Amino acid sequence: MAACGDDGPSDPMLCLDTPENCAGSAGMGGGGNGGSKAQGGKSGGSGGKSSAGGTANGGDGGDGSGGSSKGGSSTMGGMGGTDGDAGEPNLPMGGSDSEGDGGEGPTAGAGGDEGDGGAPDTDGGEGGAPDSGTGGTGNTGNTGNTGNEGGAAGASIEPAGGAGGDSGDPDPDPPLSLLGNGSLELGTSGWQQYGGTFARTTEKARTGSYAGVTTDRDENWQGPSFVLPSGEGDYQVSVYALHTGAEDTELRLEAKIVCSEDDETYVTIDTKEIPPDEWTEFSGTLTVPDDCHTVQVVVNQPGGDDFPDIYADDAWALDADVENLAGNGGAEFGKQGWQDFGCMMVQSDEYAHSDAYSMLCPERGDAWMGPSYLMPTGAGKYSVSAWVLHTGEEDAPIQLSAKTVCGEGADEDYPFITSTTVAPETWAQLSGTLTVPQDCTLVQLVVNQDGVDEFPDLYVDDVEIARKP
Ligand SMILES: [Ca+2]
Ligand SMILES: [Ca+2]
Repeated sequence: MAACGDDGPSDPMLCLDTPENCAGSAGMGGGGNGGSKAQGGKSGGSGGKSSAGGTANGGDGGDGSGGSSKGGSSTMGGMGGTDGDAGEPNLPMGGSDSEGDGGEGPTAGAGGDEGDGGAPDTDGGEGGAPDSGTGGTGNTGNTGNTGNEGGAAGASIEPAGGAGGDSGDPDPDPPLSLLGNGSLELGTSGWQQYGGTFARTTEKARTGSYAGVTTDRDENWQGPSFVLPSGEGDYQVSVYALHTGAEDTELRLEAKIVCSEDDETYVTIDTKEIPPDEWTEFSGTLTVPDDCHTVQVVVNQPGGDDFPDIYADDAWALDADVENLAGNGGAEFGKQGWQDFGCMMVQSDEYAHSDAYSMLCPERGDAWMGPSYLMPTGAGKYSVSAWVLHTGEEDAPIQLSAKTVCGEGADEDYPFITSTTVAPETWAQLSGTLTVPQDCTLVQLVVNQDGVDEFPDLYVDDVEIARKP
């Protein structure tokens, strides 16, 4: 009950996991009334509130429909119906009310006999009838968000009743950005110079302590820039920018996309004329075609004669319908997107799982060395897979793993993902899930080995990386 009860908005998932904790319970109360009939509010508050006094509140279970089952407050009370049952929270998320009334504790109030529990549907239950009293009707549940407070326990006998609300989830967590260092708090990882001089600075920051700035600009196209994954599909992109010009100046959010054999395309995502020294959001949807391997987003100017310093902070990107974030997972466009990991990788046409090429890691000196592909640094779960072929003489265990660098201490970790035994010169697929924590500046997927004494050449092709819902 503590999880969803008076403690307020604790983890709403606890309520999903244990609905009984969030269910309405009967209040209690002595002979009076007070039960409650809860009704779910919009998104459902529930639970009645039993009122005061010596009278009973029979509790009732509200339903936690919708949002939260909120805490019932049987404020005081006499004793209540004893067995109020708990209503069940229908969808304990979402609502919006900040008060917790309604909800209920998982425990029935003590007190009167026969309180009925609230019904788990949209209406709350009815109050129990206390001994002599009758259960009253409860209040209507509010709509609500987080039910924060559990109701108070019934006062008189056995203060067990009240409580119970739980926190609804006011706003499901916003989707996680693909960019682990969009706010530049962890260095300049993910950002690049794009003309002029780019640096991280504490002079201005929209959030945290840092922003990025491009100074020494002498062309309109120059500005702070960050890198996006290059897989085909739509990306929602957003960044805050500020300029230090003397007058209102038009800034532009632009993408440079490089596809196939280095065909460059420039796409305008957003433009706005903004006053000096004022953080302004630039955002829009960017569509990346197939066969691309480099996508860079920059804040610059569409034209003009004056080129003030441009600051950027809080870059954010989300893939809308991208099946494979690895634009060059097939190794057809050189080493773009790949990153050496203990060996100097080369594009090879000796073996290919798709099309003409794969990526070869030759002359491996140790088990951990292998072909590697850079992943987005944004926190979240990713499904990952790669095809591998080795040229050893015997079956060999090959694994899919990762290297991550996260947090202010830039802590390195090497999570294992999966492994399998692969016959010589035979393509095999390795797939699994990688969970990337918050605040990462480097995440790379690696095909390598562990616990072996022989290190055959490894060829990798068709890397696939996708966000998991
Ligand atoms: Ca920042
Ligand atoms: Ca290929």
